[in-house]
Amino acid sequence: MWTRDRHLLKVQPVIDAPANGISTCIKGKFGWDFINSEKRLTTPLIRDNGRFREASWEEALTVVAERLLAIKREHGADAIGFIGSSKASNEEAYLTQKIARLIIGTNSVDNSSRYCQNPATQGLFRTVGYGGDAGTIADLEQADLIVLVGSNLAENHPVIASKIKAARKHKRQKLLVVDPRKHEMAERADLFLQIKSSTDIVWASAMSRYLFDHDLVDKEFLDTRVNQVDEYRRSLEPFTLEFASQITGLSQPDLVRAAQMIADAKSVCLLWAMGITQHSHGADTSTALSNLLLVSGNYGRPGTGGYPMRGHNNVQGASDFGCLKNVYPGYEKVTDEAVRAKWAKAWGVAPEQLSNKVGEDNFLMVEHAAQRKIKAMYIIGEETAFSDADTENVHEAFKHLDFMVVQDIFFSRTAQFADVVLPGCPSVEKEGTFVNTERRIQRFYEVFPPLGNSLPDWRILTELAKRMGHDWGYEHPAQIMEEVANISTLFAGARYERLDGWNSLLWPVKPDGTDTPLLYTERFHTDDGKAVLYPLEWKSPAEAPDREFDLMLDNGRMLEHFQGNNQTGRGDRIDSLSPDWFVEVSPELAAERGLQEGTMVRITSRRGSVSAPVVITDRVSAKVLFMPIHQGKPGINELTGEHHDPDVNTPAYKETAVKMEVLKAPRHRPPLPPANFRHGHRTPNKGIDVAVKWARDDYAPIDTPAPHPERF
Ligand SMILES: Nc1nc2c(c(=O)[nH]1)N[C@H]1C(S)=C(S)[C@@H](COP(=O)(O)OP(=O)(O)OC[C@H]3O[C@@H](n4cnc5c(=O)[nH]c(N)nc54)[C@H](O)[C@@H]3O)O[C@H]1N2
Ligand SMILES: Nc1nc2c(c(=O)[nH]1)N[C@H]1C(S)=C(S)[C@@H](COP(=O)(O)OP(=O)(O)OC[C@H]3O[C@@H](n4cnc5c(=O)[nH]c(N)nc54)[C@H](O)[C@@H]3O)O[C@H]1N2
Ligand SMILES: [Mo]
Repeated sequence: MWTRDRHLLKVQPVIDAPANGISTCIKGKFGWDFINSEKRLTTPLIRDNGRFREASWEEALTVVAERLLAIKREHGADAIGFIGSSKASNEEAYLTQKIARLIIGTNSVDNSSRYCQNPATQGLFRTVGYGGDAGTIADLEQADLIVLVGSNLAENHPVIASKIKAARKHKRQKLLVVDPRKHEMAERADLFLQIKSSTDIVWASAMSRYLFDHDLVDKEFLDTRVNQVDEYRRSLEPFTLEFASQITGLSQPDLVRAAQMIADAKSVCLLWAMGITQHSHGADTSTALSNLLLVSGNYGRPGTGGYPMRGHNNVQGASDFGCLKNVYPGYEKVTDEAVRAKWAKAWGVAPEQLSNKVGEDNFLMVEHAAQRKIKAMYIIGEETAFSDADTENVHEAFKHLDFMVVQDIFFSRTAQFADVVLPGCPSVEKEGTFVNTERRIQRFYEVFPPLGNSLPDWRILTELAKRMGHDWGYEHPAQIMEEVANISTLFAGARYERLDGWNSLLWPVKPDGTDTPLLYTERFHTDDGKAVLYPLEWKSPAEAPDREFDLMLDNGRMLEHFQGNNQTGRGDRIDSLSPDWFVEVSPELAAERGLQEGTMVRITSRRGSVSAPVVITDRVSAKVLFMPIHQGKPGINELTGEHHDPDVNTPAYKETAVKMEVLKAPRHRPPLPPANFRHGHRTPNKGIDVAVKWARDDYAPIDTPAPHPERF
């Protein structure tokens, strides 16, 4: 990053960068206007008689420490829940769970992976053992075939997508895409299966069955490296091609072509994301995908394996470093007495002081806040009030809390519910490490000093712990990493000296610093080193269309925006490329309902309504709509429901049945399609003023106005 004073002059990609090389995402290159935004939080805020006032760090931290300890005394440790940030560093995630576990005594600590990654991780735990990508981006480039399932890669992981595009061009790599929406990678695919949503478990299992039935499985691999083969094969009985075709809406010849592509490929990498996980059976479907890789012998060799595409910059690290309800850093179980004894010893307390009860996740914390069982929440760098499903329910729950702390870099929608707001600072104003989607731990360095009185999250947490009687004395994140490395086996050799400059380490890291780019080359991460084929059955989705709610609402991301837009929504450089919200409608449906480009429609689910103009496109088909998740006030989660995956409590965001009503005829200029769909013509999407432009600068406070509406 080239800088002058507080100005970021340019971001220069470097060929030696181990993950990105010369590629950066548009947001990595141009999305930094938020750093100097005058809306940044620069001082702690305390709610006093319903209004926020500025406070000193001393006062704010003392209030937080005293209130949390008082609530613990009165209602017990499990009345307090923590959400760690997937934006913050590994060291900050570690301190978040250390405060929860050691000082408060609860395992109720979670992170945004609850909304996205947990089902995938569960599928990997069940079959191969580690909750991370099997290999690296280099493996993706080497693979003979890429299978891309429920992942809009070109928009959401554009750097990886560009490497796959290059591999297709230069190495004739094949691409199979399975998605209800014809996104850019689907357009580029050798075979695109436009599937009926929520039915992936059926095609994946049918393909496994087809491979068995036609002697196309990797027999030697199954014989030597996999358990439960016969039991699994028996469970495939119902998954015939006829059944699969009937449930998924795909033709039998297409299913056979796809299975044959997998059988013919020398090496297969299977990538999946929210199109699989954000459903009521996402963990099962993730398991089915991993099963398919095992059946075809696609683990443990270069260019093979399962790759859940991760979300936030550090959602992998937030989980790896212990912001999960059931594990200490490095996935060490809280219910395992030996593990508990080890952590207690390292932290200098008696084992009984650490809870051996699995804690609550984001989903349960909100539910139990509504029931007044959870009395306090501490939310770091997460827009829970916008991102969690069923917005109204979440807002109601927050209003029931006795005490709520939000630590963010902006006065977020979630902060509006807080009693104390603490100003953290973003990655460019601190030091630390992140783990990317490949399990690669990389350092980041301070570029600017913290803005105003904001502080790095690790400093805030260290100062808070001190006021709760635990003086840890960390002066630099390197000390925190050293502490984790000394305790957790997974990170044993992870030291800052080994992470300097372009050096990076892919976990597991042995004490001597040897890391692991490719997992499972000799053994799987299970007791006997063998993988497990995990039998499954087809369960229909929790929410389906009916006569009234007759359409399915697919929803997801756009290249230019990030989640709740707190960062990407500041400054025009990126935002102006696609400023508007919209609903994609198929040409068939538009004709049937008499819609034109720009017609304003109201989309109503069984929970709520939002409005936006129509974009008519064959990216969606028949009765499927698509809306981006970034815009709107209220946002998309007015529509989504509390139905979730019972195995992991991930909301089924992508199982939302809706109806569509026409509000008014098109405006003079219809919305342009998102910039990235105008291939080769990256002209800015110059302004149509649609009715639903998110007034992102005037967050309406929930109870009473904030004291400085002009700033917050
Ligand atoms: N530009 C940008 N990049 C991001 C983010 C961002 O906000 N902006 N967010 C980051 C985060 S937190 C995450 S978790 C990742 C998410 O990355 P993705 O998972 O790629 O995110 P989505 O945009 O939700 O895309 C989900 C895809 O699944 C498809 N889908 C929906 N239902 C089904 C189904 O039943 N079956 C199948 N096979 N497909 C289905 C959708 O049509 C869509 O193509 O992106 C990360 N990257
Ligand atoms: N309908 C629907 N809803 C969805 C999804 C979907 O596909 N459909 N996807 C879900 C997914 S996968 C996810 S991950 C969630 C989004 O997950 P969220 O975590 O809610 O995403 P953001 O809106 O980016 O919120 C991150 C917050 O962190 C703050 N921040 C940034 N850097 C720092 C830092 O260094 N320190 C601190 N303290 N704060 C920082 C930002 O200002 C912002 O307020 O949304 C979920 N919601
Ligand atoms: Mo995510």
